[in-house]
Amino acid sequence: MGLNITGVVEKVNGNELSYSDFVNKYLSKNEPVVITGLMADWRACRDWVMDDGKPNLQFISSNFGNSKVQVADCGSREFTDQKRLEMSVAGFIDHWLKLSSVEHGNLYLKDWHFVKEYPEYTAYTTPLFFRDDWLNLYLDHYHMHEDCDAYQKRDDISCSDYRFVYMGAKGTWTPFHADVFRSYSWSANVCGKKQWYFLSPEQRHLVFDRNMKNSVYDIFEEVDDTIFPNFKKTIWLECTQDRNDIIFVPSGWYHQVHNLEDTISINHNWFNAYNLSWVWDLMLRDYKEAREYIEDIKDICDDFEGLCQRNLAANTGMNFYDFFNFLVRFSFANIVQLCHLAKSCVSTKWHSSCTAQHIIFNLESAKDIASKMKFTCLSENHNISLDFRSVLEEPTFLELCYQLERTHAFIHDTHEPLGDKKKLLTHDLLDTGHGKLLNTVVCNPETLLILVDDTFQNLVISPHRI
Ligand SMILES: O=C(O)CCC(=O)C(=O)O
Repeated sequence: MGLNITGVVEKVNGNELSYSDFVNKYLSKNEPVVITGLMADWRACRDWVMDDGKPNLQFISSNFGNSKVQVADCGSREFTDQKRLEMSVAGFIDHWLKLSSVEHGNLYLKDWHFVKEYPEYTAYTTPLFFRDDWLNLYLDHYHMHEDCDAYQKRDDISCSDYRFVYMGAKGTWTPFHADVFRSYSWSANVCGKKQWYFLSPEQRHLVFDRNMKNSVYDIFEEVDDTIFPNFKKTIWLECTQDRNDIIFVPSGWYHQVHNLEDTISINHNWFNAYNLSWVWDLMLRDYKEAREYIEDIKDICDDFEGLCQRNLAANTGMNFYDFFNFLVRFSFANIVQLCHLAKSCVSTKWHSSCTAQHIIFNLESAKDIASKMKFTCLSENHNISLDFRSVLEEPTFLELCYQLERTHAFIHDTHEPLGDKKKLLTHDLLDTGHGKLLNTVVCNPETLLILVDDTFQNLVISPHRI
């Protein structure tokens, strides 16, 4: 039985879409969209594509051939994903070039951390709509598991960022899944064509087995009705993504993707204030699962909670502590910027500017997550201690603040921050009389909540008016 496809994903011209329209229609509603017209000046679209529209494999092999990459064998399944091999880009391209024109490829290069590896070669610029990316901004400055030696190696290799290049011959494909952390993703076709099949998150329960443990792997294979009894009830959206189209994949939407032609795409995963709760909800679900899995050794385990958190980090990519550290640093950075805005604007209505509203919304969402986190082991843990004043002394943190400020300036089309970042950012807290915020030591979700509330109070903002 075929899929019940009831609609196609909307397509809009990115040059006629404002940032606030994108937020209101797609980001905050968590709806997919295809955006055109934003890739015209990308270097990747010149260097990586031949005149006939096919990938310029020779160029890629001679310039980036030594990179070691992950290649999926689309013909073999390993657990919930395709079997992965490690090879050089040159080796992968040699294999591709040996395919005859009628053969379909089986090897698919995925998750190539191209930007991290070639920071000087500006293959593309992230479109405005996807700039409010807390995940990659954070990972440019911090490790997700900085205090955890066991995962450091894994981090360096696979979690350095979530900015990828994908390359695959016609016929290669990606199995049915929802994205890591339940992040958003965007995917831009430098050349080639992809077919996407989307399932909304409300239908998630229909693609799992009776125990809600395993989901369907390939929506086009014969799905066994006795294992997945509800799959036949699913309804789908589809989308053909052409060259130069960028697709926005919202949080928690399941999808399967097929390369209809030889294709190169650029793909980022990201989250921000609009989908942070999706990330937290997934982590909580994964935590419960990790706990349940080892429940029987609870009584003989010295540090059962620690083990659950280690397993959570290994399976999900971060644990409660990583996520909380991230949340606190991001909150600090937003507070710093809010104080800076309060200082630099003469108007008493400074907090109604787009940038101020954006920061306030960010802090509201951090508060919202912190209040959910209150009911976890984090409340009792005494190892977390982020002292606002000391964090402000860290050069990495100041760089994070600076990049956050640049991001907001870009999105809201205001001037970029100038001058001595450290002086601008740190001293504004003192100059505006908010120095006492700096005495805060965040050691659990409650203290983060108090800090954000104090910030709103001190800056005479009633969050409910926003
Ligand atoms: O392009 C693909 O093959 C998969 C991309 C994907 O799954 C995503 O962007 O989330």
